Amino acid sequence: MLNGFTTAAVSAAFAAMATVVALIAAPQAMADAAADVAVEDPYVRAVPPGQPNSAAFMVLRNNAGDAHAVVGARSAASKVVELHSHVEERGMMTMRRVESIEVPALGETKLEPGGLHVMLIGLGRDLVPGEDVELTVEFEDGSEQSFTAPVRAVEGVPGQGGGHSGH
Ligand SMILES: [Cu+2]
Repeated sequence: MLNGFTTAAVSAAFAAMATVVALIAAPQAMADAAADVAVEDPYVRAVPPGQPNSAAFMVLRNNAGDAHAVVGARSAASKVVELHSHVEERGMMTMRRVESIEVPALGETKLEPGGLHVMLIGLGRDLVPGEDVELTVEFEDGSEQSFTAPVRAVEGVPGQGGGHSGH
């Protein structure tokens, strides 16, 4: 009786271990930052012809109990893609490159005009409303998420004047 119980318990333990091993062996199936964080309502600022730079905005929503961070981004639309924030300096809003953009556990981070944004530097083409831009964001654990952001006309925002190459 006791032996039977023990055998069953050992079998259950082995089954549990086998499950753990299977999960470890399939890292792509595990939740990673890219799976935890949803990119909502992405869009790219339309710019006049000849304007070299633009910016992408979005809401990063973290559905996990662990904080995540975007540590990089890339796009074929521009030569360089950087993560930026706006900071006030001597009464002027200026842009600063940031190493990462945190997304709190079960929270969201808004990238919006006048605040955090994905900076597109050295555009390879004009960005006309209605067109699409392919973007990829890279997370702290190396996972990535690619998405399509429509180009939109964005009204000027107080405090952002001069931030994006003087317009
Ligand atoms: Cu910027």
